[in-house]
Amino acid sequence: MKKQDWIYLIILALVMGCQEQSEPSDKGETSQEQAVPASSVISYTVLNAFPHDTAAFTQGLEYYKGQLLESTGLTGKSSLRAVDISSGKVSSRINLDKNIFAEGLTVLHDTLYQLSWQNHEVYLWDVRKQPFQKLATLPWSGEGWGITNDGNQLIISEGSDKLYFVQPGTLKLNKVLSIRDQYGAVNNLNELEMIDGYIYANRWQYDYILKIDPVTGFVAGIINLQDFLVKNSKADLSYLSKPGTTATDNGAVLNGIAFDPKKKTLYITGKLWPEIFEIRLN
Ligand SMILES: [Ca+2]
Repeated sequence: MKKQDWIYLIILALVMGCQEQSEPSDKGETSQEQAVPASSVISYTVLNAFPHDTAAFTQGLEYYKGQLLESTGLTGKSSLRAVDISSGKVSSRINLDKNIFAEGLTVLHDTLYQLSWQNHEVYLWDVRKQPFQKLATLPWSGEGWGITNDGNQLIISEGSDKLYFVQPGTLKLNKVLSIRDQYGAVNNLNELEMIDGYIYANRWQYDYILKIDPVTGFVAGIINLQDFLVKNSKADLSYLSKPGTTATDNGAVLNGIAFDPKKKTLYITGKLWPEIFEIRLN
């Protein structure tokens, strides 16, 4: 055999070897993809139910110095509010311009960041003064759904399976994280809340909250809130489902997570819901 033939055979063997390695395994997973462990179920205890404005189309909720901060959506009805927890009374309110559809909010270093859905803007407010003082408007190329922060970076959802980690003040992108559970990509990620190193997320039109590992993007746990409002509300809920429609048809879906780091309790609600519930995770 000639020298060139030996070289040809060696190259052929190397190519075949590479092809074998990239073939799917028996489970249908490629060697590049790490299998996602099954999510654990997180149980909870309901501690309190507080009044909530049934006209509030809740898009963002955050605990701040004994109050709840709330961003409400819908074009022409969007607002930024400070809410007394136990009475549900709105102590401070700013109505946004009529063309704005507001979304999530979070506070980092005394600056409140409020998203808009498709206005491609993020509004910055000085949270130390009420009524809140507008500091700036920053451009944001994608849609805005939910926002939280890890103490250094803002974390933004846009209704897909992606979370965007960005720098405060500039919104410069640090990283994009894809969220997956054992069945694949998890889309429709909405309102967010950082709790003890994990990102908790509402998923639009689903009755649960996800617990997401911010490093791997894997869904580590799930809080099942199926029929939560019906089971726990003392209000007449008939206004949420007019004849021939469901509460979901009317947009009244689970949305809004706030965390009190001292009490270690969560405040959860939904769009147009009559109550905000305080729960503790077990
Ligand atoms: Ca939140």
